[in-house]
Formats: sequence, structure tokens, C-alpha cells
Amino acid sequence: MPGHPEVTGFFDPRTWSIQYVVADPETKQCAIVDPVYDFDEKSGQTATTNADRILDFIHNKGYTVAWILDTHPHADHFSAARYLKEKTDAPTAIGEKVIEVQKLWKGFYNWPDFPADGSQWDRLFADGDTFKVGNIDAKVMFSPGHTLASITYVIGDAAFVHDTLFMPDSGTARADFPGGDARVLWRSIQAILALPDETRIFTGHDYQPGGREPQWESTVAEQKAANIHMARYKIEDDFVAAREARDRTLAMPKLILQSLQINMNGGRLPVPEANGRRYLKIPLDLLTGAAWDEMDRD
Ligand SMILES: N[C@@H](CCC(=O)N[C@@H](CS)C(=O)NCC(=O)O)C(=O)O
Ligand SMILES: [Fe+2]
Repeated sequence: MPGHPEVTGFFDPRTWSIQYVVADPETKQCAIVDPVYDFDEKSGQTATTNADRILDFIHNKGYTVAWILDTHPHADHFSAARYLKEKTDAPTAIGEKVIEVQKLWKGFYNWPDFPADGSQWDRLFADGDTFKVGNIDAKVMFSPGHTLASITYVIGDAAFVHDTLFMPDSGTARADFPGGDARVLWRSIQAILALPDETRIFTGHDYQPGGREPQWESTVAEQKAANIHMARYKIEDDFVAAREARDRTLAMPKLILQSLQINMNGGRLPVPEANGRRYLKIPLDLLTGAAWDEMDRD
């Protein structure tokens, strides 16, 4: 029998992200999954409100942080992994294919000195790697498609699938970022749906369709029965055609160009310039999907 970790989700309404604390109640060891470092693009302000809320929760529960985990280099928010490592001294980890994402974006940002070698994390997971959260066994599954570095963490009976499946009423993640691939995403989702039916599925975003309250937990059985994309498109080619058609209508996430330069660097903010201030670098005319193209937008 797989272990049954206590899972607490923390919803960030600004990025529709769900951050998790996954704990072994016996040993009080926990992992933090996909923490958000706050950034307001209009003022340029950063903050640690989300991450501090997680730290307060962990402190109140008497937990020790064993791991700080990211499922992929996010394109819509900054990772708080580095900040939380400074606060807890716990090791950070991500999937080893992050190196391919680093190589891609190192070129996009024209950042020749950037070490595209994954050295920004304490551990790079390969497909099938195992680790522990207290006494609970955890396993890594590669889940590329949304990004080429995406992974799923299966911790006991809980799978952290981030941007593959959303809640059943929301379908699946987009696959049109650089390195994304709808066909590869379909195959990754099939592997997730091959987990035992009772496996708890924790998603990384909830865009609150119809304005409902945020939700983030389902099961493999519920996803197979009711996911609006997976229950509808039973054949790989049909899914790929529908996914690619929808992706052509989606605007880029508003923080993609700001986020990748932080997240490819393990959540480190840019080094301050001589005047002590940090600056982001935005490549012009790199991505498609401008506001004046016909797009659905929030
Ligand atoms: N409007 C959001 C969109 C973020 C977005 O593109 N999210 C990705 C996951 S990182 C996704 O899969 N979205 C699915 C969809 O919008 O259908 C933003 O600007 O941040
Ligand atoms: Fe994502």
C-alpha cells in the first residue's frame, strides 16, 4: 500500500496557481511543491506573501522541510524555491530536462555566461528516480508536453501533475510554449491515467471555469470519467488537433518573458546592477501571440 500523505493546497488567485505542502504525518517531514514568489508586473514590486504563508503553516504544524520541488520551469509566475531554500536550508529539485529548457532560453535572452547545466538546483531528477518524504516513498515520472522538462511527483497515493491535467471541468494544459508538444502531452497524460484509479490527482492551476470556487483535487477515476478533454478525445490524433486548435487562440501568459529568466535560474532574481537595483530583460519580437492578433484573453 502506498503511503497517504497529508496534502494542503495554497491557491494564489493572482496566477491561479496551487502550491502544495505534502507531509508525512508520522515523521512530520514535508515537501513543498511549486511555491510562488509574488511579482506585480505593473509596479515591478516583488513580495514573499505566498511563500511566507507556506512557511507559517509549516511552522505551526511543526513540520521539517525535506524537499522544495518544482514540476517544471513555470511560464506564468516566479518560483519561490530559492527563497524557501534560504529560509529552510532544504534541497531544491526539478526534472533533469530543465537543462534543455535552459539552453533554449539562454539563447532567447542572449545570456552567454548563463550556466545551462542544472547546477542551480540541488538535485535533478531522472525518469523513475525515487526519494522519500519522511517514511513515504516518492517517485518521479517524466510528463513532457506542456514543457519539455515537466515531471509528475507521485508521493504515496498522491500525484502532483501540475500542468498536464487540470480539474475535470477544465481539461488539459496548453502545449504551445517553446519546447511544448500536444502529442507528447497526450502520451504523458496516458501514463498519469494508468496510475491506480484511487490515486489522488493534484493539479497546478485552476482557472475557475464559470467563476466557481477554486478546486485542485480529483482522482484518476474521476479524470478518466469526466475530464472534458480526455473523456471527449479518445484518440491521440483527435486530442492533438483539438489541443493545437485551442492553443492557437490563447494569448501568451502575461509573465512568460519575466518568469523564464528567474525560473531557469532556480528562482534567483537577477543580480543587482552597480546601483543596487535588479532589472529584468525582455526580448522583443521573439514570441508570437500579440494583443492585436485575434486571441481569447482574460
Ligand atoms: N492568463 C494566464 C494564462 C496562463 C497560462 O497560459 N497557463 C497555462 C499553464 S502555465 C495553461 O495551460 N493554460 C491553459 C488554458 O489557458 O487553457 C496568464 O496570463 O498567466
Ligand atoms: Fe505551466
